[in-house]
Amino acid sequence: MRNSLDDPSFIENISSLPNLVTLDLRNNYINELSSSVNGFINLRDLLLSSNGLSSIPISIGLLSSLEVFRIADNKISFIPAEMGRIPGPKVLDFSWNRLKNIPQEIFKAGDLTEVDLSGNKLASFPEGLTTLCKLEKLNLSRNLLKSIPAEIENLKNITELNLSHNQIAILPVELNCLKDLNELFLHGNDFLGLPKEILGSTWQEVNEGATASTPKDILDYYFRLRFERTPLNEAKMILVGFGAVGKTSLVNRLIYQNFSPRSAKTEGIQITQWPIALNDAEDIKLHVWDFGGQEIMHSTHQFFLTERSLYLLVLNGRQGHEDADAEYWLELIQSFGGDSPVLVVLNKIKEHPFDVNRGALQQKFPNIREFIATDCETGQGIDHLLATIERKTDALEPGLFHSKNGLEGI
Ligand SMILES: Nc1nc2c(ncn2[C@@H]2O[C@H](COP(=O)(O)OP(=O)(O)OP(=O)(O)O)[C@@H](O)[C@H]2O)c(=O)[nH]1
Ligand SMILES: [Mg+2]
Repeated sequence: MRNSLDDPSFIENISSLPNLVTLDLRNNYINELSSSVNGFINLRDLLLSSNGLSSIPISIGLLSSLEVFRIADNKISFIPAEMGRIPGPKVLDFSWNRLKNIPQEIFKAGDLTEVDLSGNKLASFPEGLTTLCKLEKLNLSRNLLKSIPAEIENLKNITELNLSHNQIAILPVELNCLKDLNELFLHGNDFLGLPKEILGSTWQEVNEGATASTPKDILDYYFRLRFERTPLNEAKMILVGFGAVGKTSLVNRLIYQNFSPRSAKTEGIQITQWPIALNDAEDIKLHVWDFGGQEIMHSTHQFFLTERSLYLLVLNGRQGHEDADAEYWLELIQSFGGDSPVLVVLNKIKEHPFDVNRGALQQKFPNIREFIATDCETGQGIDHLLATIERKTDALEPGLFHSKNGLEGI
């Protein structure tokens, strides 16, 4: 409810209350803040949102105990650099004002955990923000940002990042380094080309109880799009199969020549770059996509099963279910992966020897190039698998590369 306080001398009248800890003047008609505000030396929370303020007095820098400062929904177009003198602010909320830039001095205090600059006119990412290593929540939505600096990786503690409704055209790979990030909002940045299904619930919906998309899913999808537009000497290999069949163990065996008897289950998607040196052609970089078996059953992940990729379908012995398992995955690959080549890997062959009906599967799914029995523990079949992957890549396997100077399809 809006009150009707509009008298600037009000502050002067109460500034004889030096022990005041919280001053809540939200929802009034105050359009000027008296410089006597510095009288509140013990003030921790200063809440001025939804008034008619167009400036902040310099004396605010003398509020040495201030931790929470909210001045959302006013007419502020300038923040005095003197605010940087406040030693330990934790929350700064300047949302819904008229700011075009922010003095970097105000980010000097390293204790900030929450900064809200949404709904302003910022055309570039505020300098100094990326030094805030304790920051947990950052809202920059509804500004005019075009890019995000690589230094965003310094925000090691960030859990919530709202960049919705800007004009961001490119994202830095360093976003992948923000391991604590739970919520990432990128809606309304049309140049990024991210579909609604991937972006998931909006910030508002999440604040009303909806579940947010996992940032890793959003970023994996975005970087996949970027890779798809990229070089000719790069290709993608995708491992699919149920949980615990040994997908991650195969990646570790193939790329790092090691095996762990207790490999942890994969959460989401793990992407590894695998440079392969080939004899007859230029070196190839394989982007290896290893899915958590549980996750890929999840429909949004099926977007990641792209065409023009080499598929490794990994199976293990499941007492008579092997053919049905193979068909389940081959059908999924067929519907998302088009005519991409498939290698069927029969893993853990030493522990649980098994086979599938190779002839029938091959007839039904002509994209199967080979069946290879492997064991990551003993190393059985690994050299054969490696040689086959290299051969398929080297031979410019039809459908694997985007276009190789017209050689595609040889
Ligand atoms: N004996 C033996 N154990 C294996 C082999 N491959 C994997 N394992 C073991 O099986 C377990 C599961 O292996 P992972 O490689 O994590 O399986 P995954 O398919 O990546 O599983 P998700 O990530 O959950 O989908 C681990 O304990 C591995 O050590 C194998 O060829 N032989
Ligand atoms: Mg795994």
